[in-house]
Amino acid sequence: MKKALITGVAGQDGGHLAKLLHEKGYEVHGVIRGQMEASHPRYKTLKQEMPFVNLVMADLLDLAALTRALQEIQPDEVYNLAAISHVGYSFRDPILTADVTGKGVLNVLEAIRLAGLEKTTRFYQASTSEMFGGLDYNRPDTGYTEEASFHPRSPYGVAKLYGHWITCNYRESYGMHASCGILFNHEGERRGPEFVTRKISKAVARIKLGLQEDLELGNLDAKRDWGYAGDYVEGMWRMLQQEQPADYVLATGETHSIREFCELAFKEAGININWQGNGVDETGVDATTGKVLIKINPDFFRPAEVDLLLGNPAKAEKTLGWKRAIDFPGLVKLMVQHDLGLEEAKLG
Ligand code: NAP
Ligand code: G4F
Repeated sequence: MKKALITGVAGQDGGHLAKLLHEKGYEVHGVIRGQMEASHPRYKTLKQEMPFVNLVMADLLDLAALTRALQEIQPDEVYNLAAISHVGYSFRDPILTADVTGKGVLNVLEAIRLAGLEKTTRFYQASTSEMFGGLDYNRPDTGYTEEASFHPRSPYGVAKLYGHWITCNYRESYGMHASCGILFNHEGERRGPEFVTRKISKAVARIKLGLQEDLELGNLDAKRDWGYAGDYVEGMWRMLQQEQPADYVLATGETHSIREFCELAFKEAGININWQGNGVDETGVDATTGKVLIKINPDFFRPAEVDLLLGNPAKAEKTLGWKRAIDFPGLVKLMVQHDLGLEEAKLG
C-alpha cells in the first residue's frame, strides 16, 4: 500500500485529493495546523468528513514538526498544498504570506531531506497561474504554457514563484522527483467563501431564498480560466506517477469574466441580470423585478490586478492524458445547485 502525505488537507484541494488517493488504495496522512485535540470541533468535523485520513499536526513554518512527520510516516508521495492562498489577503499580510507560501515550501523540501527521503519520496508543489500575472506583454494568444514568462502581481504570486523555483532547484540539485503543477483557477463545492466564485454561488442561493438582499463585488471585468477542483487533483496525482519529474500547466483553455459567472449563476436560480450604470456605480438588476442584486464595493479592488488568465494544457493532455471533465456552465450549475441545497437544508 502506497503512503501519501498531504499538507493543507483541510483546504479545498486537500479534501478532493485525500478522497481520490483513498479510492486509489493509498494510506493517506494529512497535515493540519493549530493546537487541536480529538475533541476540538474542527478536528471532529474533519474526521467526519475524511475518516480515512490520519490527521497530523504541523505548521508549514515548523521545520521540526514537518521533519518528525516525514520521519514517522515515510511517505512515498508528498503533496504540498498548504499555503496562504487568498490573493487579496496577501496584500494585507505580505510577510506572513512570504513565510508560509514561499519559505514554507523550502521547509517541506528540507524536511524530506532531513528525514533521508530525497531519493525515494516524490514531491508535488502547488504552483499557480498567478505567477504569470496576466499582463499584455507576456500573454500568449493561445494561453500560458510551462515556457511562458512570469510576472507575478501580488505578494501571493511572488511567494509562489519562490516555492516554484526552489522546487525546480531541489530537483536539479539533489535529483529529487519533484514536480510543480501550474494550476489555473479551480473551484467547486469545497471552495472557500472568500473566493469570488463561491461568494457568488452562495449569495445567489441566499438571495433566491430571501435570506440576503444583494451581493457586493469588486472588479467584474477580470477574466479567469476556471475548472473544477475534482478534475485538477487527478492531474496532480498523474504528475507523480510519471517516470521523470516535470512541471505541467492544468487549465481548461477557456477564459470567462466575473460578470459572466454572475450572469450564469443567477440564471441557474431563474433570475436574469441586466447591467446598468458604469464604474463603481454599476449595478446588476433583476430583469423581472428591477431590484438591485449586485453592487460594486471598491474595498474588493486589489492594489494590482491580474486582468486575464488563460492556460494552455497541451503538455498535460499529451503526456499525462489529463483533460478536464466539467466545463464552465457545468461548474457554475454544480456550485449554485450545491449552495441552494445547503441553504434549503438550513431552513429545514
Ligand atoms: P485553500 O483551500 O486555501 O487551502 C490551503 C490550506 O493550507 C488550508 O487548509 C490552510 O489551513 C492550510 N495552511 C495555511 N497556512 C498554513 C500553515 N502555516 N501551516 C499549515 N497549513 C497551512 O487552498 P486550495 O484552493 O485548496 O489550494 C491548494 C493549493 O493550491 C494552495 O497552495 C494554493 O495556493 C494552490 N493553488 C490553488 C488554486 C485554486 O484555484 N484553488 C490554483 C493554483 C494554485 P486552514 O484550513 O487551517 O486555514
Ligand atoms: O476568486 P479570487 O479571489 O481568485 P484569484 O485571485 O484568481 O486566486 C485564486 O486562483 C489562483 C490561480 O490563478 C490561485 F493561485 C489562488 O490561490 C486562488 O485560488 O479572485 C478572482 C477574481 C480577481 O480578479 C478579483 O479581483 O475575482 C475578482 N473579484 C471581484 N470581486 C473578487 C471579488 N475576488 C474576491 N475574492 N472577492 C470579490 O468580492
